[in-house]
Amino acid sequence: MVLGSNVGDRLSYLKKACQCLKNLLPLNFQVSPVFETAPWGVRHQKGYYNLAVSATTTYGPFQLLNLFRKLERQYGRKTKGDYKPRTLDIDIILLGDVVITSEQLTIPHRNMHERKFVLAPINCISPAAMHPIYQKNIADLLKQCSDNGKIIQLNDRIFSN
Ligand code: PH2
Ligand code: MG
Ligand code: MG
Repeated sequence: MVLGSNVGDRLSYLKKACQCLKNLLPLNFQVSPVFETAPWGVRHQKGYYNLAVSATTTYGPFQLLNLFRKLERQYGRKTKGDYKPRTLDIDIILLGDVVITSEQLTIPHRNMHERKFVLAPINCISPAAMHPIYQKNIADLLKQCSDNGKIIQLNDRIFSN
C-alpha cells in the first residue's frame, strides 16, 4: 500500500495509520521512510507526505479496500474524490499476482508506474516486487519512470518496524 496525507498534521496521520495497519496486518509488516512529495496531477494543493507499507495477508482485495476505507474515515477523511485534499489516503498498489479491473478497485494501481511518489517509497522496502502485467519489478519501473515531480526522502523514520 501507499499512504498519503496533505491536510492537517500529516505525519501524525501517517503514524497513527501505520500503527492501525500493523494491528490489522501483523505478518511481515514493513514501513518505508517518509517522502515529502509535490502534489501529482493536481494544482494549488499543499504538498504530500507519502510512505509505503507492505505485509503478508490472507484478506482478499475487497476486504482490504473496506478495511482501508474505514481507517480513512476514522482519521477524519471527509472528501471522496480521488484528487481532493485528504487527511489520509490508503491505496492498494500491488497484491501479489492479483489483477483486478473494476469500477471500485483496480490492482495493480492504474498509474503506479508513472508516479515517483508511489515507486520511490515501495522501492525502499520491496524493490523486487513484480508488476504482474508489465512483468517488471519496482526498481526497474522506478528507473524508467519519467515523473519529475519533486520528492525528498526524510531522514527520520516515523515508524520502526
Ligand atoms: N495522491 C493523489 C493525487 N496526487 N500527489 C502526491 N504527491 N501524493 C499523493 O498521495 C497523491 C498525489 C490521489 O490519491
Ligand atoms: Mg491516492
Ligand atoms: Mg485512494
